[in-house]
Amino acid sequence: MFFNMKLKITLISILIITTFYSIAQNPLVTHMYTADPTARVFNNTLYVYPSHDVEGCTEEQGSNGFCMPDYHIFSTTDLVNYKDHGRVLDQNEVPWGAKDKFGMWAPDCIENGGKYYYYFPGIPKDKSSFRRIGVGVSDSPTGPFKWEENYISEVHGIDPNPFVDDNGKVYLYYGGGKGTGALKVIELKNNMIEPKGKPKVIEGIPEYGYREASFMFKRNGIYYFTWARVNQNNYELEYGTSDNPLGPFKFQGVIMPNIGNGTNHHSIVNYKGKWYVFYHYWSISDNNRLRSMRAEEIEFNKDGNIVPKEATLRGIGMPKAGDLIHLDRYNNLVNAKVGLIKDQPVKSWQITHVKAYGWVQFNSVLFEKGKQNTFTARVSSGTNGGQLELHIDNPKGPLLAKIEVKNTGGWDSWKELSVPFIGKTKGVKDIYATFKGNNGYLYNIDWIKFE
Ligand code: FUB
Repeated sequence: MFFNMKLKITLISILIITTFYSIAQNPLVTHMYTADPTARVFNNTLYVYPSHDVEGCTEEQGSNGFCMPDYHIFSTTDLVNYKDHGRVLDQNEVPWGAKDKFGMWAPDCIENGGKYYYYFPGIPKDKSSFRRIGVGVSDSPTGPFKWEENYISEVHGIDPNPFVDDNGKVYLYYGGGKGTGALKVIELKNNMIEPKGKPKVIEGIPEYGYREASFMFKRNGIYYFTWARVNQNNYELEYGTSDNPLGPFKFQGVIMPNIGNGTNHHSIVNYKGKWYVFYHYWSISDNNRLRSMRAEEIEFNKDGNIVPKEATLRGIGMPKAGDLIHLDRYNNLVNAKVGLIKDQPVKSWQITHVKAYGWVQFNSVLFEKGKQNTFTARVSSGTNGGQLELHIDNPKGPLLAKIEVKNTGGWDSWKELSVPFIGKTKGVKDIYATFKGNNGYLYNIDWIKFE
């Protein structure tokens, strides 16, 4: 059993170290499980600091059913293509950590004075707590980090979230638990490591349910303290606001409604003028202990309140020339279904059971003048096929291209078919792939692209 687990983790690691994946929609990456994503912007690049779920822990390893050995860092400049920078910390490299415990829960990273500080929870070998919080320092957002020999004193808890205020004061939010006292904040010295005083319980937020995943951000002078709450298997993201980073906070409501019986854990970031919530869900695995990071754009009302946002498949980012568009991460789908593609090294989905008069809507594709004049689709068909038409703005909008799909030799036999554009378009467009043909199932679609 232990050997199997080690083998599985090693195989996953080899895959991770040797691959770079470009996945445009939700989830953001599919070559490994990623949870608890903290998104940060440094030097015009968006970095994501998630935790890492794996399979195979024994009963003595992991906690609460999670099996989490290490951390990876990801970056993107277009919110479509995510680069895996590889493993930044393994559980057995934590100087103060107990070995092989698989308890590396939600991390975070922040910049101060040109240095990058990576915070993570770990199980201490001195057994002083369920979790302590460690720190590493680096000159780069992707490390390597120099790990502190000991954990931060005074702090017992999970989900560290550092925050540097405009006046230079540094706070660490953290917590996890039920009722009063679940979520806390402590001021840190400017060295970002030593506490200045004692922890303070966050006040003013409803005490019901289990709460975790503290995340603080500031917008227009208002401090937004946000968290995840589980109540009778309902997990939702909530927030409160204050004019003081230490609170008390006025409860303002929901950021993302219940996603189901499993955790949610988020961060909120402004990138190139738009606001995004990064969070996780378990759509690849169907196992709420094997999660995958996702993101949605969010908006604020005029009064500064967050407009609640449901989790979607489409997610964020604007595919451009050459990017693979996975139509199974749609905005709307009519007369078709979504299924997993068989025998893939990395799990991915396809549009299946495609019938005539159906269509799939996918919003926000960037058409740049002179850069795209070919439409390519990866398709399969075990019947006589049909026509795959590409329309702009609505299912009956201007026709951009049309592919004639014939029998490809079976539903698992994939072909890339390309045709030149017969119409013209430019700018950011919502596209509609419409399905034409006779009775029965026409074809399956893996992805499309424009070049
Ligand atoms: O990923 C392990 C734990 O589950 C995190 O620390 C919590 O916030 C929850 O997402």
